[in-house]
Amino acid sequence: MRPTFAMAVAVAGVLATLAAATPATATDHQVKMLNRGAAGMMVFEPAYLAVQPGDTVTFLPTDKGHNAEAIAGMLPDGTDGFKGGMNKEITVAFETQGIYGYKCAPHYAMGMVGVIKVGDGGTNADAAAKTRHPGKAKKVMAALLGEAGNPVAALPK
Ligand SMILES: [Cu+2]
Repeated sequence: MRPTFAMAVAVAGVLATLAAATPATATDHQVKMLNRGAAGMMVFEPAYLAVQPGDTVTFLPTDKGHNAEAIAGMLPDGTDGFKGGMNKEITVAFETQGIYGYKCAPHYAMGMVGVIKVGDGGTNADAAAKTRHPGKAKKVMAALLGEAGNPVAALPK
């Protein structure tokens, strides 16, 4: 018996249902730590990421002399920060929705910071936007929070 059009439609419907029922697999995103990137000297690349809960981000010591660590005040309530060692690759799992800010400790004031938005951004955007930063990090962080859809009220002059 030749398959009928109705059968083909029924099979397609079952496949679509299976696809919808299967949880999305976690994705690992990669961020390079660079002496020079598209945005200038001492940067994370990409410095802004939007990920889904359950995804991981791996920070790669592509160039030497950098680390990746969470910025106090830029974490959703109830989450632990993370702190990678100098010249060390670190993979961080992001389970809780929210805005996460991070820095390279030696180059914080040079603007080596990044933002990861998990899910819909959660409820800590205001707290994250009020966090103070040294030097060039003020301006870079304001731009990254803008990319996350949470522009700070006034860009630092
Ligand atoms: Cu650095």
